[in-house]
Amino acid sequence: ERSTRSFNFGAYHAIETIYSWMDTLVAQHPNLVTKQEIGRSYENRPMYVLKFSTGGSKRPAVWLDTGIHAREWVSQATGVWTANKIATDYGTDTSVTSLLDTMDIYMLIVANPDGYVYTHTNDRMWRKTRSKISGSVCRGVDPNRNWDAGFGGPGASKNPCSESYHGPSAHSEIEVKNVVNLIKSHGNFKSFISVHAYSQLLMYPHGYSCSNVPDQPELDSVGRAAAQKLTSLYGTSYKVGSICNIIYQASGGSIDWSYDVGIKYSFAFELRDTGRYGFILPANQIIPTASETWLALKHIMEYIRDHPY
Ligand code: PAY
Ligand code: ZN
Repeated sequence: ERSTRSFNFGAYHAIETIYSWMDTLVAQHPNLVTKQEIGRSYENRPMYVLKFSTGGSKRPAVWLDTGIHAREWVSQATGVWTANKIATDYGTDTSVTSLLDTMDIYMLIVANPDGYVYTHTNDRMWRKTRSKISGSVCRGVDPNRNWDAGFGGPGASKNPCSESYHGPSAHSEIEVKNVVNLIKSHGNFKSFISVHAYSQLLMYPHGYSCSNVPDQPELDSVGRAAAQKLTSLYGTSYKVGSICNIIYQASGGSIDWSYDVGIKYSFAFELRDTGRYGFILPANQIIPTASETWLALKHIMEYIRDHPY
């Protein structure tokens, strides 16, 4: 697929197709989009971040990652659609244009490249990374239990064969470490949004504890307004709340880490559906899912633009 005009946003794609589409997007929007390798995966695949910026240096920034769990394919597919949407709306849509006049957006579309490849080649239901664990026959760490936030606490497993294995130590997974390094060295992220599937939820911290975070009232109201926008398109219903309160207690999660390092507007989405198809969401739901999600994302970003801190 060389041209983004002929790229099928309504299909699931192999990593090579997504990576070559990124080059096309950059080529078509050279003054807005750049591609940056933030490091390599365990199996030495490049990890690419798309940066949307109209200038300045280290402007307040929004982080958006998709596909940290390999099998949640609508997440990566939504990332691709969203990146294209941002690039094509800039300069025509007043909201996206004004956002990018003051803020940068960073998107990591394939956050777990080794796992994503493995879901194509071996096991469609693979969730974790593919790292080797010394002393175990099982491979892979849950990259959403590996962050330095309540690491190893309730809602994570110490068993390397578990789907929610937290790993030998916080940030043991190079895929996690690469993101941590970028966020820390940049130093001006105001929002961190991680996109999963499925369950139709919009969540904020914490996962490791069910106590309210200090910003709970604000995060809850922003989340509710964002979910309302999402629902307005096709009526898809969403629940809003903290991870611990609306799904389950889970420690070592990415948005708990981002919140605890000071990135106030930390959110996690669980996209469609509520379990009928689950991870195997039919491809004809990709564009509707991405389109409705975009309304929520845009609301969050507009709110951040209007509430600097
Ligand atoms: O998104 O951080 C979050 C909440 C916790 C998720 C997790 O890491 O366990 C929730 C699950 C996920 O998206 O990974 C939900 C899905 C349906 C699952 O695998 O159970
Ligand atoms: Zn997930």
